[in-house]
Amino acid sequence: MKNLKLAYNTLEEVILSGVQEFVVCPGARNVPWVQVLVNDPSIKVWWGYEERSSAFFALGRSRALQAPVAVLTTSGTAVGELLPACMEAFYTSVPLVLMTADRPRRYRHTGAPQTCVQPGIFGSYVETSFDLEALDTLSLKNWQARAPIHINVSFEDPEKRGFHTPALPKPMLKTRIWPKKPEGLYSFLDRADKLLVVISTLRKTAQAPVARFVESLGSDVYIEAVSGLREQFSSVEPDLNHYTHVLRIGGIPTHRFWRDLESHPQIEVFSVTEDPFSGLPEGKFSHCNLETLEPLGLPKAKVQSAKTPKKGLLTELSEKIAPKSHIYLGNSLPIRHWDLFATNLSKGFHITASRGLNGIDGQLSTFFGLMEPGVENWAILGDLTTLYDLSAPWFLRQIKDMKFTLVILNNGGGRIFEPMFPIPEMINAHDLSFEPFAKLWGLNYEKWDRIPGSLSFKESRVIEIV
Ligand SMILES: Cc1ncc(C[n+]2csc(CCOP(=O)(O)OP(=O)(O)O)c2C)c(N)n1
Repeated sequence: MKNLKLAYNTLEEVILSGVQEFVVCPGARNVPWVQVLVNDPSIKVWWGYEERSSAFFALGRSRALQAPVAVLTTSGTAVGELLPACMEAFYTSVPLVLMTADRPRRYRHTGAPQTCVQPGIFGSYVETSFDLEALDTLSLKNWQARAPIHINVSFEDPEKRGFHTPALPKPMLKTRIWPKKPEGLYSFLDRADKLLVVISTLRKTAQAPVARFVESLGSDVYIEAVSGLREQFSSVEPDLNHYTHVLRIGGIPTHRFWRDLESHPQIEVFSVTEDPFSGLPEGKFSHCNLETLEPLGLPKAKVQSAKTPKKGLLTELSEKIAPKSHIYLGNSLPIRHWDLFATNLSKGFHITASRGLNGIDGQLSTFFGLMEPGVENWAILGDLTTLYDLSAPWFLRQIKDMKFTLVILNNGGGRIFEPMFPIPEMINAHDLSFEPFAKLWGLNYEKWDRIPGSLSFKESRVIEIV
């Protein structure tokens, strides 16, 4: 019974701290948690078998819900599979709760089966870690739900006999507290002579205040689509030779110029961000709540004129995708190409991406976690990015009433490297087709060599563009 008590108490505490859903990858060691969860059908549980993609799916769910989501594993290598999603969550302030079942402490350092040193395995990528067994209690009172945490629980051998546990508390939405107003911004703007404002990933509720603030500046702006403001501003090409100051708002930009800033030390850069990172060596930033940005009386002159839109494959695709669709951009090239080529028409798209560490892993799983009901969901991914996450569709059978189109831009390898490093081996060139992948998961498949006249669809599908 100690197992069940420990399992119940830890689940109760994470629910009281705001966890809305659980993604469970069963194994013998985490049976006590499974036993408590299946006893209470009011708790939303997703069932997975592959921990790496399950953790990315949980990350997507957490972002969709704007609330903590937990991923639960058994002991051993299953725990290590959570690391990539944990790293991504850390750099994007996503409250992922990693709950790992462990064998009793007395087995540690013995080489006993499925036993490794699990506490501390996520290193500096979690805000706090707990290592519990027997009658230990868990308290998450001080957790602000803006970073991942690790809860490792040692269970004795699970009991197979009948079990009964009381119902768990109802999940409740806990308001996450973001840091306060930006500091240092106004003096930076006072100094800013030739200013470029760069806007990257924004929370939905921060988009309108950021737009009003940027409008009041009137300066040159470079907008990434993930900001959600692409339709509201005309972007300039971020040519660093024109500017003395750069203000970054939101996530770390994808565009190459952000990395090039290091070789322009004369440019003063300041970031206002909800993630506590400057994104540059010794960069200055204010960790703040972007909803508190207010319009200013510090107008700036424009330096360059807005760029004229270029035409590419994504121009036509974006023109034809239904208004209000949710569009997930998977890796650097689709993001960059969307920024360059997507239509400037006002279509009310909701654009998302997962850009904490620019990983090409877990992208499809994150997209499935982020899908929205009542709209068309589109993901645009590279071929290697898709190949990395082939088990992601596991969750589709559990997702009701959501339709998606997965567009795979199959250019036969990692073409993003081609212009920079013309070494054939860099590309991992291949001639694979994604038709068997679609078949494996029972998904409709289409192959396009151009964008067809109409994009309407009834069933979820995989489209390979070659
Ligand atoms: C986990 C991980 N491994 C390696 C990389 C380095 N990387 C960045 S882009 C890329 C190639 C992506 O290829 P693909 O998905 O086919 O897209 P394309 O570049 O052709 O658009 C690689 C390997 C990474 N970002 N993340």
